[in-house]
Amino acid sequence: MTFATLCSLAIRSAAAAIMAFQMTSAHCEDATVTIDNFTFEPARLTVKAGSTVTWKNRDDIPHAIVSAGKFKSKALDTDDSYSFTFTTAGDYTYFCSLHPHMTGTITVE
Ligand SMILES: [Cu+2]
Repeated sequence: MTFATLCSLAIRSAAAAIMAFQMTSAHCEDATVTIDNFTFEPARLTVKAGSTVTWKNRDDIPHAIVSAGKFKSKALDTDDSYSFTFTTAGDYTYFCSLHPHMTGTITVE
C-alpha cells in the first residue's frame, strides 16, 4: 500500500467521522426542562421546529405541564417525564396546573 493510498483512506475516514458528527448533532435539537424546587429549568428555552422537549420532574411532589390549547400533561410524579414535539414556530407559554405560579416559555423557531 502506497503512502498516497493510506493518506486518502485517512481523509476518507475523517470525512466519514465529520458526517457522522453532523448527523448526530442534527438530532441534538431535542431538549429537556427539569422541574426542581417549584421551578422550570430553564424557564425560557429556544428550539428549532420539529424538536421534542421533555419535562422531567425532579421534585418530590407532583407537577403538571399545561399550555392553554396546545398541550397538557397528566400529573407527573417524581422522576416522571412528559414530552411534546413542537412542529410550528411561535412562543409557547406554559404553567403547572397544580401550582399556576410556575411558568415557562418555549420559543420555537
Ligand atoms: Cu407544580
